Amino acid sequence: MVRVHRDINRYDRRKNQTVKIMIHVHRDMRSTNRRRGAAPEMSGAAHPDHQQMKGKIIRGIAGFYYVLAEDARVYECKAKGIFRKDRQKPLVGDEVCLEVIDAAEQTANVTRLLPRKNELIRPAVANVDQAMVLFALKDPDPESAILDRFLVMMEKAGIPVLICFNKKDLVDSEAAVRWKEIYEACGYEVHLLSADREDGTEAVRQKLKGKTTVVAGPSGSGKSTLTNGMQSIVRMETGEISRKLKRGKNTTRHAELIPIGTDTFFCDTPGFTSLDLPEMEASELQQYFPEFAPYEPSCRFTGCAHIHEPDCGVKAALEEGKIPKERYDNYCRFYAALKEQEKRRY
Ligand SMILES: Nc1nc2c(ncn2[C@@H]2O[C@H](COP(=O)(O)OP(=O)(O)O)[C@@H](O)[C@H]2O)c(=O)[nH]1
Ligand SMILES: [Mg+2]
Ligand SMILES: [Zn+2]
Repeated sequence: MVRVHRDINRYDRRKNQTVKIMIHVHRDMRSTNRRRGAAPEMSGAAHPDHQQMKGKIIRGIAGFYYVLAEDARVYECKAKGIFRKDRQKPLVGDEVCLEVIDAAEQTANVTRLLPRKNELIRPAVANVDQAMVLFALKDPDPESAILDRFLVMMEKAGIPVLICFNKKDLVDSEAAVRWKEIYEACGYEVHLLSADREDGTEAVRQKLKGKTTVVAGPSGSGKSTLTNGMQSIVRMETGEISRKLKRGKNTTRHAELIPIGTDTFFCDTPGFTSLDLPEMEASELQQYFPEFAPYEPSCRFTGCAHIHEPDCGVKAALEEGKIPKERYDNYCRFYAALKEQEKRRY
């Protein structure tokens, strides 16, 4: 027995009209021995066109939205009227309702945006569960300023971050462990791995399951290698998806979701290394270094910037080795850059 979708008519009292709703029915395998994605065409009774479904926008190009629907197919969609109705522009990552126009052509209209959990500006993507930042331990060497800038961005956006250091086969284990300890001391979860050897990747895979994860990291750090390794396990499930997506070239560097399993998505972050600090007051920055928080109550001055002030709890913790020096130095650097921006503004 297999499960297929089927439309049934039901009277909607609020709308005062008959609407089609979709149900799942179990059918005998012998009558549904074609490809799984074609299920709606086999349900017999209802016409597959005009079918209502839920889905997730995984790509947007030139006014078209590509929606991975609950039947595991990708529909090319226009957003009809929802700009006006909801005053909202659909984003990659949005959960939507869609109405099929042509089942064979896999075209549909997005008819409704479901409420957003959150929304990132760069990359422009909605409903992000977490971020994963991937650095190589060597080739190229990690740059803590770039990593810390990314962490500040994610702290400001309220998105939890998983830190991965790749290519651990290229360095001795002390060097790898040192990076791990620095960021664990700041409260982050850190994984050491070798993506091309699939060493340490299983733990990462478990953390990604069922979530939408923004993936960031400098070029050459191993993002593609890691993504491909994850996808090979689930290629069966996502095979249907690719056909629609191959159409239309993504010339502008828009955000895009890569399905890597059931309800599991990666979002690539283009132009990662050129990310500036997010706009903020210099005084705000300290909130985004979570390792400072326990020591701030010991500062003599409220509003202490932890730089030149006397009797500073954060600087005391730094001297005792409780706050990593690399992090503190980047804090000072970022603080100075933000101050400089403020001066130019006023
Ligand atoms: N030694 C080593 N090389 C790796 C590892 N993972 C990826 N690479 C290599 O690093 C290079 C860059 O990887 P790629 O996945 O293209 O990086 P991306 O630019 O972040 O997508 C490729 O030549 C990979 O084969 C690893 O764990 N160890
Ligand atoms: Mg790549
Ligand atoms: Zn202080």
